[in-house]
This record gives sequence, C-alpha cells and structure tokens, in this order.
Amino acid sequence: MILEHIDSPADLRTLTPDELAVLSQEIREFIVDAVTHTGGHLGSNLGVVELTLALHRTFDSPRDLLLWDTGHQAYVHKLVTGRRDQFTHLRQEDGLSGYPSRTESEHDWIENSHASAVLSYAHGMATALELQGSERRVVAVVGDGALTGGMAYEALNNLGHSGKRVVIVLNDNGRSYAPTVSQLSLSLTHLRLSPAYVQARQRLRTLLRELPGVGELAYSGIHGLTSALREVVTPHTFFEALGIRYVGPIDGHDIGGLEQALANAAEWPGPIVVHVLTQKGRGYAPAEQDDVQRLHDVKVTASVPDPPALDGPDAPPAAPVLQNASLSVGGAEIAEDLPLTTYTHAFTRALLIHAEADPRIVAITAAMPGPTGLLPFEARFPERFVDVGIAEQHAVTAAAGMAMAGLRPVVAVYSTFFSRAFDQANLDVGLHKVPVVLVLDRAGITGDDGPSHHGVLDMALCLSIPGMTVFAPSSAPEVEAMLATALTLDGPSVIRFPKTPAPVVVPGAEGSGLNARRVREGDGSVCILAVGKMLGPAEAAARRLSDEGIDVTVWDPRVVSRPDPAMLADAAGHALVVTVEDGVRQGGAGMYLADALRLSVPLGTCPPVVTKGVPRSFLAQGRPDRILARLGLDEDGIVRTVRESLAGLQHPSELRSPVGSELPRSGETPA
Ligand SMILES: Cc1ncc(C[n+]2csc(CCOP(=O)(O)OP(=O)(O)O)c2C)c(N)n1
Repeated sequence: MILEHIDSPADLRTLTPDELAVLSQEIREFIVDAVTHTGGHLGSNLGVVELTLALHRTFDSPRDLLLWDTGHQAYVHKLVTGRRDQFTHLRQEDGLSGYPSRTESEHDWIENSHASAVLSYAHGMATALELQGSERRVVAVVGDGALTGGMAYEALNNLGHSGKRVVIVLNDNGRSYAPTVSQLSLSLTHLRLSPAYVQARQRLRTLLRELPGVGELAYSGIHGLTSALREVVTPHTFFEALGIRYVGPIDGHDIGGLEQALANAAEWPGPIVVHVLTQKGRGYAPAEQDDVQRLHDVKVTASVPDPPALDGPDAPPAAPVLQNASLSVGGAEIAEDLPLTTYTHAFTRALLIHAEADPRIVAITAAMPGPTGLLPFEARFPERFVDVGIAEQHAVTAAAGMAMAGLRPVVAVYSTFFSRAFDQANLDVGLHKVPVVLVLDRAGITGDDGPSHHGVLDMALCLSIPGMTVFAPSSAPEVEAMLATALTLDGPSVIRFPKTPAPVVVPGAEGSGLNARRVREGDGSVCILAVGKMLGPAEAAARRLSDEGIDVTVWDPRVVSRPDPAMLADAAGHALVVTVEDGVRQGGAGMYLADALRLSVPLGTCPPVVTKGVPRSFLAQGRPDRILARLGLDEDGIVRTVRESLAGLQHPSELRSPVGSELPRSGETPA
C-alpha cells in the first residue's frame, strides 16, 4: 500500500504517475472507510484527491502557505501531512478536527470554517511576505460555492488592485451543499449549456445565415466566432476585469495537467486564478449518484443522540402532537406525513402549512436548503423559494427588501453563520422594523464541527437588536406555535433552536402568543427559568429535587426578548432564581431575564439570580450532550447548582465563590 508510506508531502514527490493513480484510489477508499465510521465531509474530499496531491507536489508546504477555504475539504491534505493514524478519531472529542487545525499541524493555517474568507487571509499573508522580501508562495483553494460569498469579492477586488502574488485555485465542482446558485458559476462551468449563451449563439447563427452572399461561409466559421463570444462572457473577462490573471479550465483529476498549470501560475508575478474542474464525490457511487448534495457530508447514526424515549414512566403520551389548534391552518394535509422528530422537521412542516395559506410567505436559504429543512418548501413553492448562495448578509438584507415590498420572508440559516449577518439584522431589518422571520437552526452546542460551528452567540446578538422578538422553542409544537405568532408580528423576529431531537409534548401544552409558560409550580423556594431546549433537563432536575424535598418552580420563558410580566412576578416571589441556557452566558438570555427581573421589583427586593450558560470560550468538538454535561448544563448540573445555591443562601459566606458555570473555566475569559 502506497498510502502507508506517505508521512509528509516530500514522500509524494518521488512517485510516478502510475503510483499517483494507485495512491489516489487508496486515498478514496481510506476516506470512505474513515467517514463511514465517524461521519464527516465526504463528497468534497473525494473530489480534491488529485488536486491536493498536485498542490503538495508543486508547492513546498509549510514553507509555501497552502490555505483551504472553509476547510471541510482538507482531509486529503491531512492524510498526506502525517495525520493518517488519527483518522479513526476524526471529529471525535480529543480527536482529529474536521477542519484544518493549527494545534495539529504546521501545514494548517486557518481554522475558522466559515466560507468565503480564504482570499482575505491570502491577501494579508501575501502582503506580509512581500514586505518581508520573502519568496514564499501563498496558495488559496476556494470552491465555486465559497465564491458566492460577498467576502470573496471584496478580497478579489483588493487582490487585483494591489497586485499581490497569490495563486487562487478555484475548485469548481458546480456544487455548494446543493448545486451552486451563482451566475458566475454557471458561466464558469456550464457556459456551453447556459441558456444565455445558447441563445446568443443561436442568434449569431441566424444572423450569419441571413447575411447575403457571405452567410454560409461565415456560418461555417461559427466556432471561431462563438469562441470569441465566449471570451466576452467568460470568467477570463470577469477575473481580468478585477486585475486577476485567469487560466483554465483545467481537468482537476489529471495530476500531470494540474501540476503544469500550478507550476506556471506560481511564476506569475501577481494574483492568478487557476480554474480547476473537479467532480464532487468522485469514485464513490453513492456520492456520485446523490443528485442534490453529492454526499457533501454524512452522518453516522451511532454518533447522533438518541431521540427522546417514548415509553417509561415519564414518557409523554404518544398522541400525535401536530393535530392541535395552532396547526389547523389551511392545507395541513400537505405536511401530514413529514416525520416530526427534530425542531427542523417541525419548522419545515409549519412553514409549509402557513405558506399554503399565505402567498406572501417566501423562504430564503444561504446555500443550505437541505440542512435547514427548506427542500420540501422549494419543491412545493419553487417560485417563492430563494437560495442566495453562501451569502448570509445578502440573505438578511434581501429579506428586509422583500418585507418592505409586502412579502413575509422567512430566512433559515444556521445559528453560527447568522453571526455573519449581525449588522444586516440589526440595521437593515431591526432599524427598519420590517417583519422578517429569522429561523436559526443548529443553535447552542452543535458538536462534531467544533468551535466554529457552535451556535452560542445568537441570543446575545439578537437580544441586543431593538425591537427584535426572540423566541426559544422547547419542543416541536413550540416551533409551530412560535412561527404562527412570528408571522403575525409587525416587526422582526428570531426563532432559534438546536439540532438535537425535539421533545414531543402533550397536545395543547405548548404556549401561545407572546406568553411564557409555567410548566411546574413549586413551593416558593427555587424558580428555574429554562430557555429553549434546556427546559427538558430543568424539568428532570425539578423532579429529582422534589424527591429531596426541594419543590422547584419551572418556567419556559418562550419569548426571551419580552419577559412575560406574569413570569417575572412569580419568579420574584421565590428565594432563588436560576436561569439555564445553551448559549453564551455573558450577555445571554439569563442575564437579560435577570435584568428584567431586577427592574420589575423595588430596589433591593430581587431574589438572587444564578445564571447558567456556556462560558466565553472556544469549545472543541465533541458530543453535544457530553459538552453540555461538562459545562453543568444538564440535569445533574442543574440539580447541583440548585443544591449548592440553596446551601450558599443558608451560609452566605459560601456565596463568595459562585456556583456552577458562573466560575470562569480554563480558557474562558472572565467577564
Ligand atoms: C458562512 C458559511 N455559510 C455556510 C457554510 C456551510 N457550508 C460548508 S461547506 C459549504 C459548501 C461549500 O461549497 P464549495 O465552496 O463549492 O466547496 P465544495 O464542498 O463544493 O468543495 C457550505 C454552504 C459555511 N461553512 N460558512
């Protein structure tokens, strides 16, 4: 096996073309095998095998700086830079990161894994190297999907203007998650098939034929002419107008051809794009046959948390939750057979129902229609579905425009990527008070993808936007009830929920409108305000504490931005209030609610409030339930906090050392 002998990029440089072909095959088998066990980004990595080998044979990493946009396609790079043995623990706690990681290797430079940023890093590095008089090369690999993100254009424009020496490898597989939604991408890869080109070509043919005398002659020269036409509208023109040299397209699976193009590009004294065509999922039939995503990423069932148990003493009745009033909006039958096991499914289903009844509803995704649950909406209402590409900022501002012009836009993005669009949410949506509904999926601790993908900032960000109504559903029916309310509001709103399975609750037990919900009435000692999915562990903790004689009140605040006066009045009557959330503690929901509580009662009469949440630190990958348990954000942790806090109240001196996750942990910057 050749792969067994590849411990560094230098080992690649002695291989013959035949050996490289064998190695490529071995790498594909290795990656399929590894990802089958751990989950991860499959299709993207299978597509860049030859490209990665060619890059490492042409450039001298880490002397030359090899940068990967997003970084989800860096498995091959990891394999050939000495990390083969760690793939058994890919994306596991304390294992190999699913993205480049500076602690893992000197060959890794950037690890933010939010798309479209690499060209800006490359500009910065090239600027520094030039100032230092260094001959080290900067090579940035960017996908056609990532090129739909606005940051990429800012960097291209600046690179072209400044003339910085960067080799930009445009890895064009025509896909983002789903097929890339981009006019540039169409021009890049599908020019000959694109309607505009075909029409222009057809018009040219007709025109030439009709020219008296020379028509037939000119018609036979159509190839030359259409080539010229192609030059007018191709990427050549696009990039060169920005001041960037363009070469390509190059077959991304021909190592020899790639090396030649890359070596030539390395000699170019300014920015240069090497346009490489690759096939996402190449060499693995299930990926090649996956028409939409080409198995962009795969999950492993074993690492997915189990859905909530539906039997046992505490089990809710297995009644069909969705037959409640909030769903009896017209057209319910269209969504009846969608499974309701996650918050995302609940959102999909509710959105379909409302969209059926209200033609003003449009759905917007930033290149992730599948993971955000919008594919059924796209299938049902293609004309009301908008994929803007990896362009969260544009998604939010475009939604503001749609709302201004009378539509009811629903923007579905991951919580972590929403951070990109904060300014847009604040000013374009918030300041203009337009009724945009932001649906933030994968909120809280997400797990496998590590620090860049935890959605822990959304609460803190959204609660700071004036007029933004912030909903935190604690169950699937709550998603539906909240979407129903959000769609009636005059101003903007956010519904944020996690990836983990959504609890099933007794029909009718969900809240309504902007009210909070008391789910358990205690004896006045302790009141827990449990935000979103933390309601489950809080209720479980309350049941356990009641066995110890501590009868806890539990509230589901539901609408965090507008704390229900009834909830505040009730909480104020307790000896201790505990807030629990799965987002960042500093500036998060707990502090917001605690502040509201303080302001709702006369000075000096507010009960002590303990706020539990995620510390201000970058948390590595791991199973969400284990990360939450480590942070004390589970049933055990809540029980501990209540016990210790009550003890502290009885012995105030102990309160000097705060309890639970209030203590800054290692790596956490104290507030
Ligand atoms: C700002 C941001 N939004 C969304 C994502 C989720 N995401 C990860 S990879 C990807 C597609 C990237 O497509 P492309 O750059 O063409 O790379 P490919 O996987 O096709 O090689 C998306 C949308 C992200 N990482 N960052």
